[in-house]
Amino acid sequence: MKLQQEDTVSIMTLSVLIAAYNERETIDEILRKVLREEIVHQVIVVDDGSTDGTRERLSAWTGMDERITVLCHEVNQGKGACIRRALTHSTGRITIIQDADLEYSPSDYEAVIRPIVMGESKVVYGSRVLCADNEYPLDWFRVGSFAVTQMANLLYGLQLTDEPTCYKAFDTEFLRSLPLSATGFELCPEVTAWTQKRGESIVEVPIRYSKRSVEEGKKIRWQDGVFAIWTLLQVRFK
Ligand SMILES: Nc1nc2c(ncn2[C@@H]2O[C@H](COP(=O)(O)OP(=O)(O)OP(=O)(O)O)[C@@H](O)[C@H]2O)c(=O)[nH]1
Ligand SMILES: [Mg+2]
Repeated sequence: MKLQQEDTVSIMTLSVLIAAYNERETIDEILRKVLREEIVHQVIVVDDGSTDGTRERLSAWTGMDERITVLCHEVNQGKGACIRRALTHSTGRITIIQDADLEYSPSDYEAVIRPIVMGESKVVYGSRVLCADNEYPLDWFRVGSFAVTQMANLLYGLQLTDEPTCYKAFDTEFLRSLPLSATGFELCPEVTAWTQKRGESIVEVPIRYSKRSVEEGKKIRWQDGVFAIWTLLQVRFK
């Protein structure tokens, strides 16, 4: 659904945060797709000490579009460290997290941020499960995501269908107010946990998804699922 005219002032300020680690094959295309979205006001990409040429590709983007900021970690630190660093540069009223691969569709941004623009919530998650047409096979990645989602629901009284989704959008000031410290993939559950501790609801909307394989560069591992659950437990009993 297209946003109405009266919404356009607030959506002018959408910042997109991208962590990129060895994503040479997809970084250019995902940036093109993100920048094609008119509602995107700022893109902050953090190269996480890539060794495959991603960093060189990113430097070619500097100056190509005034909306892009490229930051570099000399040493690999993890997705959470990248997103937290990017967040300190975010000037948008709304901030969304984007991976440097092609699993998610930036053309879903409007739908994802709509509940924030409309004042319904400060936090929105795009759910891969709620969209029946998705290429979302029932493999170990999906089972792991399901387990993490159920644990989040159990510990925090939620009814989420897809907690580990990459597409998480926030009122930027709200996200900044959370005491985040995660450096890796456990940033996602840490954000979910603190959102609940602050009493803020999470709205879900359906999004498209096309999974990539490990051969195509998917890097998350079963250990990250265990760490996610551990993070949910830690914050719950803090
Ligand atoms: N594995 C890994 N990814 C990193 C790191 N730093 C940044 N990233 C980026 O984090 C993003 C997520 O990695 P993916 O392998 O796509 O993982 P995923 O299964 O999609 O996981 P989610 O981020 O939870 O959706 C990608 O854009 C990576 O390039 C790092 O140190 N390790
Ligand atoms: Mg991904």
